[in-house]
Amino acid sequence: MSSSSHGPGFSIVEAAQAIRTSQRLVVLSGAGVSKESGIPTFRDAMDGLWAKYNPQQLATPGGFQRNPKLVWDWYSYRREMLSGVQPNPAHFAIAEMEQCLSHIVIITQNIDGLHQKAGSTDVIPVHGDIRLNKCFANCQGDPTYIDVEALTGWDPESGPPRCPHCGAYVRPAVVWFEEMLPHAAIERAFALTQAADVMLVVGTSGAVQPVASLPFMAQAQGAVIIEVNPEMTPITSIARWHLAGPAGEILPQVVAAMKSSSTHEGTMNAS
Ligand code: BJW
Repeated sequence: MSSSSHGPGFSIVEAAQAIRTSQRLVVLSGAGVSKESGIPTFRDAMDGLWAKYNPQQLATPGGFQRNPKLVWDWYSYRREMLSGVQPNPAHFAIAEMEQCLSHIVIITQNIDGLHQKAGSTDVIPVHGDIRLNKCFANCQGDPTYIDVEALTGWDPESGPPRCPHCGAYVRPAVVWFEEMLPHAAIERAFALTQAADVMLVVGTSGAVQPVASLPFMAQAQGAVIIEVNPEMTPITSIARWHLAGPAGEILPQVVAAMKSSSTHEGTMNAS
């Protein structure tokens, strides 16, 4: 059912009720949830990162091997872009859902740490974390994190530093195309998906595997899918509710409806 069948308000109330009465809610988020914090998405035609930059060059292991300095500098630029950025009302609304529900887990493709910053307590960053670095060879096990602040005699202008254990280049601890996702994170994401009764999918184009398959897995085993996205995606076809609009506007309304229905129920029970 799309939000247009009875007007967006009606769908928001229904979706809020489904979330509030869920037993095992999973939130799946993508770049769209951070858009209103000022972080560009990847696939927006106008200002998406992949409209300006070549993912083969900048987000693959081969790209890094061909030109480590170019890739390192691009991530330094993105780290700088993220340094002053704050969570937006969408992140805060998702964090606030924990006040109504004890069982909320967020599987995020985002590497920006904003769900955690907003106060969400159980976040699975399946595409890594841009704030961390690791050895390209993972020489001490996967991942071999490296604290670049602790390295001496390295000039940040000269490209990536070398791993102090093996001498391989240090790289951002994010997941590039053609790379496996962190094993424990994706295994847990699959297990939660198999058990979910409601999946709230926010701000992802559903273009990148294996994460794009999660809503389909959830729906196949009986979960209700709620999608928040101003655009239609491949996930829209399986969504019970597609709440069309920016997450920073829609999700606070969902949380308000969750709270008002629980207050209303409390009043009914008391009388
Ligand atoms: C709003 C909004 C608002 C706007 N409110 N919403 C052929 C060859 C090789 C590989 C493959 C292949 N075919 C398939 C593959 C696998 C590949 C893949 O899926 N490719 C497809 C693109 C075709 N996947 C992988 O390679 C993955 N690994 C893997 O599969 O391992 C097995 C394997 C091994 C060897 C060979 C092949 C397979 C790894 C994927 C890693 C993705 N990495 C990135 C970069 C992370 C680091 C960084 O940031 O630099 O992750 S790519 C980028 O896409 C990033 C994102 O997490 C990911 C998903 O994007 P997301 O979040 O959905 O963003 P957008 O921009 O796409 O969508 C934003 C949405 O928000 C839109 O819908 C808007 O409408 C909406 N929106 N404003 C709410 N205000």
